[in-house]
Amino acid sequence: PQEHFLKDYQSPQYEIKSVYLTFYLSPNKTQVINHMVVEAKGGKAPLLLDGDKSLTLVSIKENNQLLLKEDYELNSESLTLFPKSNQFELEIVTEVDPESNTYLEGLYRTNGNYCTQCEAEGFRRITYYMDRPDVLSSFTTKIVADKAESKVLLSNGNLIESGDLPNNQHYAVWEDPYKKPCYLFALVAGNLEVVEDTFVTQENREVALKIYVEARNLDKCEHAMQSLKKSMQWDEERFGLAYDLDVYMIVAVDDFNMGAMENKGLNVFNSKYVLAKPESATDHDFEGIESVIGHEYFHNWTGNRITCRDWFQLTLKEGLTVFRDQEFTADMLSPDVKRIEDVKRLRNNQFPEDAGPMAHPIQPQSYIEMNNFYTMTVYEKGAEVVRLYHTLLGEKGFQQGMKRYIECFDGQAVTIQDFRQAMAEANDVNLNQMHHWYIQPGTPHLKVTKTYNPITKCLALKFSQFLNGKQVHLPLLIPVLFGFMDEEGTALPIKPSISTKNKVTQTEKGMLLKVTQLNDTFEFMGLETEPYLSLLRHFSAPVSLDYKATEEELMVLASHDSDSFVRWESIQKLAMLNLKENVIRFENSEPFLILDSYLNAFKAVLEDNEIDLALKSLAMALPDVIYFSEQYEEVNMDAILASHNFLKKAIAEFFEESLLETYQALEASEKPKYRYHKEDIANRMLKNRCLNYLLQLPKHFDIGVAQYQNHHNMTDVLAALEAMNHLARVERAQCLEDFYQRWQSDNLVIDKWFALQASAQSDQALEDVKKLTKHPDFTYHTPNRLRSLLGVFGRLNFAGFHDKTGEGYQFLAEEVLKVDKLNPQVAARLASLFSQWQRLAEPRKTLMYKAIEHIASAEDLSKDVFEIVSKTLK
Ligand code: HT7
Ligand code: ZN
Repeated sequence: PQEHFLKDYQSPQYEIKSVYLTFYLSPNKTQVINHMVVEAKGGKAPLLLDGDKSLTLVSIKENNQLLLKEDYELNSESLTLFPKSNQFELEIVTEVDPESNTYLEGLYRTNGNYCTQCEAEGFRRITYYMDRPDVLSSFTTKIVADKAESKVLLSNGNLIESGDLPNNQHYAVWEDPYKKPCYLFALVAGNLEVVEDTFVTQENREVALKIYVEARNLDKCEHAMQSLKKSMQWDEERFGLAYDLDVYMIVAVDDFNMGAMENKGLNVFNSKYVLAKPESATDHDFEGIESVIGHEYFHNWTGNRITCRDWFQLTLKEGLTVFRDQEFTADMLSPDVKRIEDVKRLRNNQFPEDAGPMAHPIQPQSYIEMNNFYTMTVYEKGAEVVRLYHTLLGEKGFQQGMKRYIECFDGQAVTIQDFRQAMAEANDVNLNQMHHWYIQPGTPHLKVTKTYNPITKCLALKFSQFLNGKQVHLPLLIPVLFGFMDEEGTALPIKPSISTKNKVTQTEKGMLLKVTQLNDTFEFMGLETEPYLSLLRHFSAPVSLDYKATEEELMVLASHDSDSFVRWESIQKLAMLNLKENVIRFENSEPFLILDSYLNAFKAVLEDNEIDLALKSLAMALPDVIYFSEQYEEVNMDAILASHNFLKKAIAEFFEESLLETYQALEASEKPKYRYHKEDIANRMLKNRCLNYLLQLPKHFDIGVAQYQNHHNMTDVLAALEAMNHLARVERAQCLEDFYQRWQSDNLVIDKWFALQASAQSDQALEDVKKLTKHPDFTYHTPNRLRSLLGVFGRLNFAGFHDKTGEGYQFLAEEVLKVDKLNPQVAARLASLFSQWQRLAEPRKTLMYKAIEHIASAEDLSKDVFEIVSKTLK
């Protein structure tokens, strides 16, 4: 397959002034008439239009003249024309087969409804076109369909005409007043019902808000609608950005490759990110909906009005929009809790990616299949890099930069340099060094050495930057929010020396030092005692901090730091010390132990009555197994799991009484009626953390069963099932069966049922998961179902997937090959679950390698899976 390189970028030689699309919808043979007005930008050049092999070309007319076969060149990826004039009209007629389109890219059918997905390169599965983001055009779309089959006909922009046609057909014409790249095109048609509301913008314009769903889901749209209204309000208040069309439509579909898609005026969503009611969705689901609705809405400015010049700039819209959705959620719920959750997400998902064979800079330099680069790196690390601008410039400076970005580039397809330029110019600063964050892969390690001189009362902090064990090639600008503390936990004054003064500033988030060199030293004076260091407050940069704090230092920080992130981080570090100690003990066949430092820190948190309950719950959690294994160059899975399981159980035994008391108090205080509200969420979070520990002790199993039976909100019901999940007890099986019977008709809940079993860490896990692939409710056609069974098994079932025989790997490899035939995009995601093979200790390393080789040697591999496995094997 062909590899595409950023360095080869060339601007388009043709402009598509306007495009009028007519769709005659039919399940197996939809006709698409694509009428374009085209203009050459320079001299005469062949016009290359992208088109997928799934298209059937019917006819081409240039200025109304039918072209003959010898007038053009057609292959499986493109159509080349040789225009006779500089400005001309083209009419291309193609046929597509939505019903057989299992890739879920282009035009496809889901539960009998038509829908499209064009990002990144799906428009070429609809018609021949310049399928690249820097070709912006005015779109008009006419949809013709059977009235009974497709009551609703939707596309981007405003409805300008509709009516009946002979033979029980009808039509609608939509016009989008904003020029856009074709990846933002959307069409939806089918028998959908609508939930409606309105929003009045700051300019006093009324916008109609419409959420389209299947009739059976009408009762699950309220939260999504509220989330949309909150997003619109928030973007006006915080960013000064208002919506620009008269209607904003959201459609929920069950078969969708990702979370949602920001098509102009017509977002298409995975139903997981729209549908919720307390009985069937958890707090986590509610939060996910709020943030994804926000994310897609925020794209209207950061992505749609200003789009990307090419796909190498993807982080320009995604990093920025994730940053915006993170800030939105932080403002809606709790900023401190949100920050910790985002850091956990980054460390569990992005750090491993950055340390593995698919590592790439947030601006990748090349790709074979663009869909493979919608990654945690481009999205989440990209958002962290945008956050760096925010930390450096402050809220006001950042907003000035945003204003300038929008003023300068509205209506254009631009680059990450353009964004940086706007930020720099608006604040009159030089931000050129920020570019180094965009072009270097890997998680930077920031090593800190402290030297304190008790005579001069001076402290020197030396920061050194490393990547993959070597010095960073191009020095990064790393903002470090920090503070000093004495042994009692009292903050100490920060007095930079003269040479350090200009590198340290007081910001709205606290004291900030800017590391700009590969080795950068900072000096502070007037410190009567050697201070404890509170570093990287608020997780001010996406780095791995290499500072060897003592246990005493961590204990003081854990209970006294003014920054919630550092408090949480310090207790996590104490837990990590304990977990690692037991790995050594496992390897030396010595008994495990629980360290006093962790025990005391845990006790202090558990007994703290001042702390926010959600923060308390986060502090009480052990570091996740993925992050724990990230600490090792060679991963001994048995040792890691044994150490993790031991500590979890030891905590439960040690604090049994207190956990029980806390659980009971929270259970008693829980409001009978579910509210999606910060305090209630925190209450449930802590209660269920206690429950999870308690069920480590089999004698408390009945508390889990009781919670399952007595509660009617999904947060508590699912938490009970999760807490029971590790023990193969008959009560667990009964509850699971009851759950299935109750929710059989709700796909999103049945996804949870599959995921629960896929994540159960037992000797039976692999057999159970194999059996579940034969379950009548399992289907290879729905990405959510594949993710909940196969994805969860590969990502979270450490015992089953990493089974010592290698059978877990073989099983997943076979499944990847099956899925690849139907949906390469999802297959490639599943294939990336093998990415850590090089770090596994034998025999797993060889066994996993063999499984990847097995995939790689298959015939007719998609380019999606080919790219992942070939890079993984390198
Ligand atoms: N911009 C979208 C990215 C996307 C996508 C969405 C659905 C299906 C396939 C897709 N490929 C790429 C989603 C977002 O970031 O908002
Ligand atoms: Zn996005």
